[in-house]
Amino acid sequence: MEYTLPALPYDYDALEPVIDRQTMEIHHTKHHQAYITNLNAALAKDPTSAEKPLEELLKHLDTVPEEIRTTVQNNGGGHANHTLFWSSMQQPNMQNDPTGELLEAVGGAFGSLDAFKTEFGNAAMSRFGSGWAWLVKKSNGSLAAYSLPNQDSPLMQGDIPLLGLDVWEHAYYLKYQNRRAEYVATWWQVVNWETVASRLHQM
Ligand code: MN3
Repeated sequence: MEYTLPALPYDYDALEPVIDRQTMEIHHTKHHQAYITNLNAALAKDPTSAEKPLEELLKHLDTVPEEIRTTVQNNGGGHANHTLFWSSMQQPNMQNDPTGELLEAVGGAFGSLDAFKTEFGNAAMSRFGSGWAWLVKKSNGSLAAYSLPNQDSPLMQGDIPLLGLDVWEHAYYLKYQNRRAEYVATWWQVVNWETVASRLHQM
């Protein structure tokens, strides 16, 4: 079964003015689609890998034949990361700050929600070149924030991704140009914390 581009849960202009329509459309239909096309082409060469869930492949890249491993890492990671990214956002300022269990976990790990945002933002800003900032759940249940290069997924480290911010230039350059810090700071307005919280109990 081939992977296909998942529909966005909102219109291309829904995140404006935080993320502009053109960026969203190109990012979804061109960039994300390209990861899927390349992933499908790689998996066509190895039926055993093709039968496994993508999450399993990313958690255990060493089981993927060497011939397609890097392609699966980059493009399988790209597909998984973007799928999570789209569903982590909603129209700006829905006033849904984290509550309950998620707020407690964030407070326990980082001290406060603001302290978490600072640490996550620092991870996003210190990523040289292309990559992502991540909020993850570690195998011991605690939360952590860090950045990874390229399309690497926290699944490759044995962690569960709760929230990810794409800091590749294609994610923000049309609107923010070189102002990554402004993109990172503004992006909080479109985070869908309800969806993030729903990921807390994933295994
Ligand atoms: Mn991207």
